Amino acid sequence: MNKVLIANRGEIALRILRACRELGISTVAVHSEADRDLKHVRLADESVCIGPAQSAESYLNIPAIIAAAEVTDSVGIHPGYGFLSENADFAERVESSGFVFIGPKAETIRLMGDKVSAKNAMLEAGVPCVPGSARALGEDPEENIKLAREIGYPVIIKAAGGGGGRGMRVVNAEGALINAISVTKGEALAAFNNDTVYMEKFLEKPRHVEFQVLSDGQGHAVHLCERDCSMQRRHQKVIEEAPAPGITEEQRQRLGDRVVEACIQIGYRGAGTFEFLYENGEFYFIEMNTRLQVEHPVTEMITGVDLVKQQLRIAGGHPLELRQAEIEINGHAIECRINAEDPTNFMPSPGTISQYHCPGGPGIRVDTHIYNGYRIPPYYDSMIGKLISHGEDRKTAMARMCGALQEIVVDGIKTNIPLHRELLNDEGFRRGRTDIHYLEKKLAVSS
Ligand code: MV4
Repeated sequence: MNKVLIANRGEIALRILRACRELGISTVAVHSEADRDLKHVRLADESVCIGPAQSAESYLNIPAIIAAAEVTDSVGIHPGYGFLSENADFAERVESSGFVFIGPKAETIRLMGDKVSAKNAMLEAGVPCVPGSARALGEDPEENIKLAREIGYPVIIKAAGGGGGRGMRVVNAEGALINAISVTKGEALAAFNNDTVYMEKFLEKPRHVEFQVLSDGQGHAVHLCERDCSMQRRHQKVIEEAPAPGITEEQRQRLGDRVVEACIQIGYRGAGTFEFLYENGEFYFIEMNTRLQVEHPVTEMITGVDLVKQQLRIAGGHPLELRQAEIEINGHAIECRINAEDPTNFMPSPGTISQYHCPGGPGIRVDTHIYNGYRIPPYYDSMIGKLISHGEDRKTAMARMCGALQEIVVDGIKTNIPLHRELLNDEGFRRGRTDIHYLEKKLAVSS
């Protein structure tokens, strides 16, 4: 693996470039016409323009990306997160064109992309799941009514092709069940071209706790502790932290063993995340993400493991050298996602950065591609960087984050930095263990 094409943009493209550079791997940046001035494009050994600004014609353009890999004689393709990172057809095309997809096998992406097959695989591997139907719902209304009674209301109807908050509907009482199933099926068919739905107990006040894994597909896997990502709005995470407050070492070991076992059982290859809902001391699997995640730095800070370097090594065919016993949790880390958006109404706020001052000091990490004079194009996600703090305990990590949020200056555009300053001083957040509805409730009160 001596040359990697980075099939992404922004901060994650720069993050991947840095890992390649450390390993002595040459880099190829691919970019849209709107992204010629991206920092990683300037730093890459080679760059190729793959199409117009619209993602559909550039970062989602499979033939253009494969062609760029061919003309540059790339060996591997790193998809980052978002875009084509969980597209099984892309992974297949990459491999059939003779390149290495830096991620799991296409069939694993497909297995996890279908939430019903993912859940079945996890039940088989002994991972605890939300009580409910392990299969797709059938056509018989009486059967579905019976199932909902067994589970107990409220229940949630979810699309097999959904995930990340798309295609779900909560049902509070029997009278609404049959209609909810048919409406969810209709929406699922339109959105995912797949009308398969399943039913679960609806958990009312869970936290979102996810386990990071690395697995080499050759029989070795480790977990790298969990993250709490409950601080979210409209399924967009705002703050993440590791470890998850209140999770005991015993709980971590028990569930960690289960997810490691599941990785080995399904022959998982690469970095992955098992998402759980956590309520009343119990974990319930909901989805597996087969990519590197935005919030991976908090895990890196507390474990000292470079997840992107590990991805590159695994993709190069090297067996995992890390052993579970060597992975130690050191302190606590917090990540604030910095978005170019209006902090009051959350509308995107693209434009030119007139002034950027980067925070620093002990335990501060900044993952961003922005610089003075950089113009944020209006075509893509509004996240422009991540501010990460680390300390020997949660209190220290929070104090360092507060300091960094005071130091950082991003002028010329609107950002959500004021929201982060407020959240770091929020009593509920400071206490920890807030659920997935906390932020939306807080924002509803203050508006
Ligand atoms: C749930 C749930 C409650 N009960 N499943 C939303 C995103 C998708 N990954 C699964 N989601 C949920 N599934 C059951 N059985 C509540 C959510 C949910 C949620 C989960 C994680 C993070 C934020 C969320 C916000 C709203 C709902």
